[in-house]
Amino acid sequence: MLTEKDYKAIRKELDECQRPLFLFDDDPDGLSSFLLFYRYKREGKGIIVKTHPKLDTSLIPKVEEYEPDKIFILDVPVVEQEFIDQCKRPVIWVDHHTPSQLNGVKYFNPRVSTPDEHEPTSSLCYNVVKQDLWLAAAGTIGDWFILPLLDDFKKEYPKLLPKEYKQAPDVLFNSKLGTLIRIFSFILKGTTHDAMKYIKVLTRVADPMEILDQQTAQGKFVYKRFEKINRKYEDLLEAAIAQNKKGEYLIYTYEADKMSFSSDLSNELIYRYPEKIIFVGRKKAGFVKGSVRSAKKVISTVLEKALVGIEGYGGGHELACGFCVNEEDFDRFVENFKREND
Ligand SMILES: [Mn+2]
Repeated sequence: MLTEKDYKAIRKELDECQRPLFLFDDDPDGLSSFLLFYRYKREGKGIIVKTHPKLDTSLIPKVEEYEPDKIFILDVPVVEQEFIDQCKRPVIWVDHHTPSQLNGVKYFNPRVSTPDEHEPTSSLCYNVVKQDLWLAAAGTIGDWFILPLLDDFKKEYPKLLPKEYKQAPDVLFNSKLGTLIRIFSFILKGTTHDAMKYIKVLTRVADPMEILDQQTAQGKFVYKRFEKINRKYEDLLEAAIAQNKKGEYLIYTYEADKMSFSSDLSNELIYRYPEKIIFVGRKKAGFVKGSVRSAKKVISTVLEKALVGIEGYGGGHELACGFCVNEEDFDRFVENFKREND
């Protein structure tokens, strides 16, 4: 875990800079982490790291262009040593993924001292700045964690949570906080340029109701963008649900040139159909890239075996994996999976 001393040290780093650059992961936890720090500091610039999961030297030109006096890396799982070396500025990295050991970076990760603790980055950032609890609530549930801070959030915004909830999906798919998280997830889609336009406006939002009830011009602007992307999502979800037949599997592929919805779709489908194994794949440039989900059966080892003899790769967690296979191999890949799973 991180200690009060760690939080103070990070706050001091924030206080003692004029032109910080924040590089953050492109999911609701990463976005919330950035918003928490930026709204505290009221200075600097944010950049989404779209090269998930790795931050490499391809972002160096953007660093040079902005000329920051300090760099904060938030919620990015992997950073190349080469990137740190070429930054030539103090780098502070706050994260909760598998710990790394790099030179020349001030590293704050609760798993270094407590390997089983995965407290999301937005919760760590909230402990540093102690303001905008709603952003920490969005970021942590967005990473599928229910933390005690949610009880405080509930006192402040009782209407944004379901009456009862046991697990993160109960909040994600059945509450206004869940909608807010989806808004965060969807405005990150598309080009970095587009996403940053909406994120800039988000930094001026002080209360979630501004967005959810479209109470201010800023909130309305963000919500309109969400609605536009959400229409595409709802169409795909409906088409995926139409594929639901008897049997253990729900398999859905779609074509979309600019935005991927595979992980959003597979998460919602496994919540709706917990007895199934879900395959969602997006066809693009001769490949099918997508997600596999299961609520009970371990699929990571099955996936590994199913990829033998297939052009492609895949992997992930026990119940949630990603894959990318040649489009011609997709059917055979699914058949392999079914065979290995029997
Ligand atoms: Mn995270």
